[in-house]
Amino acid sequence: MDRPLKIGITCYPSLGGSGVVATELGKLLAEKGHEIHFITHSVPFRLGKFQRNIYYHEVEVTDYYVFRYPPYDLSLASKMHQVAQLQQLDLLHVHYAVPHALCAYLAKQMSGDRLKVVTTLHGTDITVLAQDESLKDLIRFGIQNSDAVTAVSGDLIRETRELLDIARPIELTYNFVDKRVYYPRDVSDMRADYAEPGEKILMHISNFRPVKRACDVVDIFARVNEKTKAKLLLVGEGPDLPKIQAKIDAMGLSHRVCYLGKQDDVAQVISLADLMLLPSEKESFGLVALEAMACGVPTIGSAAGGIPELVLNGKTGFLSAIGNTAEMAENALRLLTDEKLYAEFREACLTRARTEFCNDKITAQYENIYYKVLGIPKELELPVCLAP
Ligand code: GMT
Repeated sequence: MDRPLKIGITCYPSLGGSGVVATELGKLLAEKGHEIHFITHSVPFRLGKFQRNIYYHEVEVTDYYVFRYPPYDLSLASKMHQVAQLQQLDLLHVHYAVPHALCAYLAKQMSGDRLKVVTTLHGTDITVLAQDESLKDLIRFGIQNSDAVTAVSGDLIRETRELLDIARPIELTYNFVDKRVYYPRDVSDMRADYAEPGEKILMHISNFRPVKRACDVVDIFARVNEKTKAKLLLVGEGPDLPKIQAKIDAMGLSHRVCYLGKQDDVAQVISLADLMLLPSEKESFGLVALEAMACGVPTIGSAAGGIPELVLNGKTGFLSAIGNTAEMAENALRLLTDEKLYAEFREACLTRARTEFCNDKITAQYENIYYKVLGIPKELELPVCLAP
């Protein structure tokens, strides 16, 4: 390895795929010998057990009585600066543009130009927040003033350019899963707790915000269940969940649905499923579809945003127009009732996850970006991930 780096990582630590990806990346970089400093408002929820080379710095927000709104952004910028000085950080890698790219810019101004800033765009920081006129210029400024910018799909790069009229390079770095964690687990002893023999299990995992279209999940499930007995496992929590529960009750489907709430060992939970449902309105990547793919579970979903870059329609899942729940249910039934086709999809899922989205490949891509912004010339060879 070239010189080990000292990297500050900031993300939203308590929810969402961007926090998961940032935390997993930090853990993998630490394993490779880099020194990782998480600078976040609470311990990232996937950080797990104590690990060499990982440090955590809590952002404490000053809540003085004159402040109507405690200034999280300023506390974060100040903490970034302090950690950068004290630990002699080489760079800050911030996940999610708002406000993290701006805070990092401020910290860089305070610390000196030596400190580099890498910003990773994850989706709604652009597709939702950059549409807000009160934030648009600020987001553009944060992106323009980062030393490197990455985005999790080609579609997100396109949308960033369109919405913000930005021409600067944005590097495509797909999300990834750690192949040592995401693989088909043997859950045969648990399956009976959720489904009768012969019943299929459909699963949806999300933060149940309107953008996930969880109502469509229920529609798809109801149509599938009319033709073949099935169970629906809902994982996660969020604002739309009460509405979804009411809909499920009204349709007389409560006995077929299990609410698992927030779960940590996602690979274990996903391994219970026959299909993952992801009918989102917007999805710049769709990390849960990758997690499912790595566990050999095909996705039925919408062709929104970056999902088609991940889920190959007709090979590792089926994608339909947003809201076309009839077609999604038909596709689900096609897979659930044809064992040979299902086995082909499952194999294709495992191969694609391990070759295209494996942790070694994407981590090396990030390292290359770090060395480039720091002017350390050597390019790391990108590992070729092996098919199973
Ligand atoms: O969905 C969000 O608003 C949160 C955000 C997050 O922090 O997880 O999700 C985005 O980032 C994920 C990780 O890169 C992507 O897998 C999601 O597709 C993306 N969400 C949307 O684009 C809606």
